[in-house]
Amino acid sequence: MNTTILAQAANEARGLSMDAVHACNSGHLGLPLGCAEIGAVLFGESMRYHPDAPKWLNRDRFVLSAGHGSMFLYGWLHLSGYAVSRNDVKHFRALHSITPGHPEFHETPGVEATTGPLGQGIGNAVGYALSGKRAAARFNTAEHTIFDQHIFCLHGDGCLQEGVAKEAIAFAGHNGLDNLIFIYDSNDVTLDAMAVLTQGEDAEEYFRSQRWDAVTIDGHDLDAIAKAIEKAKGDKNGHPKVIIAKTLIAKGIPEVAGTAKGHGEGGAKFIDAARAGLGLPADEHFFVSKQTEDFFSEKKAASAKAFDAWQKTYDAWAKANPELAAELTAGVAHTTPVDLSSKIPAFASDYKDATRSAGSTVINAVAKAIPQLITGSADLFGSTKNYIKDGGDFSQGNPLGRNIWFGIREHGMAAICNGIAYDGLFRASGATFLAFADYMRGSIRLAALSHIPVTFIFTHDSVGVGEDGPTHQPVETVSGLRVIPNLDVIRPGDAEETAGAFVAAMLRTDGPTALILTRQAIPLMNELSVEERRDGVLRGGYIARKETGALTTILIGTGSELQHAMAAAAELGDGVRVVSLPCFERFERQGADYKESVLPKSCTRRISIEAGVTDLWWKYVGTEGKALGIDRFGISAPGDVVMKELGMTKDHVIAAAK
Ligand SMILES: Cc1ncc(C[n+]2csc(CCOP(=O)(O)OP(=O)(O)O)c2C)c(N)n1
Repeated sequence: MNTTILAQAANEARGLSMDAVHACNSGHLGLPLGCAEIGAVLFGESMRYHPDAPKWLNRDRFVLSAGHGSMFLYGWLHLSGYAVSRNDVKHFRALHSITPGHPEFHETPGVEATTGPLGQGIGNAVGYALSGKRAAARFNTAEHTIFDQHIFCLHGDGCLQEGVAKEAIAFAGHNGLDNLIFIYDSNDVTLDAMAVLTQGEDAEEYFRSQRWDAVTIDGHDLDAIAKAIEKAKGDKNGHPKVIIAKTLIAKGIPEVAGTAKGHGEGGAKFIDAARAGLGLPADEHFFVSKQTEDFFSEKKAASAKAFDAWQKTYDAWAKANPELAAELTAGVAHTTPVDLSSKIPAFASDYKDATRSAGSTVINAVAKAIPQLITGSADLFGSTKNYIKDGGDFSQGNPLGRNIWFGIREHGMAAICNGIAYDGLFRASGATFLAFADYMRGSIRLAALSHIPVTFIFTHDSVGVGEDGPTHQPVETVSGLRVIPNLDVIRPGDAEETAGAFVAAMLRTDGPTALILTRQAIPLMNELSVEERRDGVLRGGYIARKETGALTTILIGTGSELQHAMAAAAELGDGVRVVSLPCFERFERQGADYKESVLPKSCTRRISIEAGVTDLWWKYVGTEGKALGIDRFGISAPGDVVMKELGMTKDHVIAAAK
């Protein structure tokens, strides 16, 4: 290892961060400066990557969980030759730049996850590691190794203080994800203050108690960093690894280094002296020396060779294993069988069960058609019913298992699913009760922001849960999810709509879907054909019962309340139409003509019914309409009793119409 040039590159990376933060007068200097030697070793020595093939299947993945230190990542991506130019670095945090304030997936080559909300990247890295283990088990053969990558995650004290990180770390240790290497930027500083004010645990002891290997090193010692990483990569001992790197935050700006003032942009005003202290030229900002450039272009040439060698192995493997290769290609491309719906058998016309039970039938049919589908539950498989029969359980001994036992770790589950989805080889889904969706919200929001196709399965979707009472009876949660941009929320009204909902989730490649399923039995709405109902879900909304005379009234329902709208319409007579609206977001994406054909503007007598808060419904019922819902918390009693008490019956719809 050429420590002279790596030390020089580290200081130039410091200079890039100082100049970028100074130019936009915002951003974080502490981590990019404190972790410069770590960056030099990762990008200059230890990680396998090829800047011209940022999606190389066998690259080492790098997740910057401490996303506030984004200039660390942009600086090293630039130096190592990714398509992140000097100009991009100069436009750090500027409008439409590829160097946004915090790393965003899809925006910048080499950025593996959207990070910034602390702790999330740790969960994502665990998801990547799970995906890597599964990919190796599924695709490697005795003759060919396609996958043997490591997952690196750089995080600080902040990530480690978050609950989501603790959940994911426990999961990784328990499942023996020894392809995972954390580098803990342990600088004893957070944002407000020295970390001693808020934390006192022994990090090594903590990680070891979670079945991780832990070592503490000087985070500025290039040799020590490289040695620790080499050892971590070599130890295939069933333990994830953490390298606790003791660093000096904002190293290079003596006025703020080692203190909370070094965390943000506060040090930027001292950069002239700091740059001189690091040996950077006073008259050239965003300086990169010829030696550093040469070093990384040589490294890039070596990476290209390694990539070509892997490509040859891949080609030979694909030739020898065409079926596996087709499966992998379909996974990477998120290809879904076009006739997926036809692979889900129709339910018998007298089927009457909970949509979670219908979901069980459906997910098993989908799992047969889509081998990439994996699913998990936060200790509620028995209730959420999304278990893939014959799929096996994921574990250290069985990385091929398609069912993931997340334990009671909802937030961790969602962040890990996001990591699997970022990797993009498998289709991730995870389940719990809808009332606990808020525990996962931070990750759901990031899935939506990052345009990754995770399926979140939520059962026990309303006061219909019954006796467990208001703690377990969501009323505000469906609407709370609907307001997250780019999240499709589907609340199917019968078993066939449930089939349509799963198809919709699988067809979606540019964002997550939340499936909202009942605990209690509901009947099939047999007035339309199976195809019409499934297709209706793909459109988000459709006419579930057409008026027989001149249209006077539109009843709109979702989920378990659709049946009440249908029954009310049958009694109310000729001019009444029922619209099933299981997914607002999909409906909004339809053309104006289709929307008008379902909800004609001329008909202002509209009533909606949904067992949840009413606020979002006014855009569909209008000021002359009525929104029947539940604008309060629920009650502990049998589900049908609670529904009746809170106005969710056919009779309430009829009364409202009259
Ligand atoms: C969930 C979340 N809460 C709060 C913040 C705001 N924030 C950004 S960095 C930071 C301190 C992080 O401390 P540490 O991880 O030690 O980073 P360092 O100060 O060493 O850069 C905080 C509170 C955030 N980004 N995400």
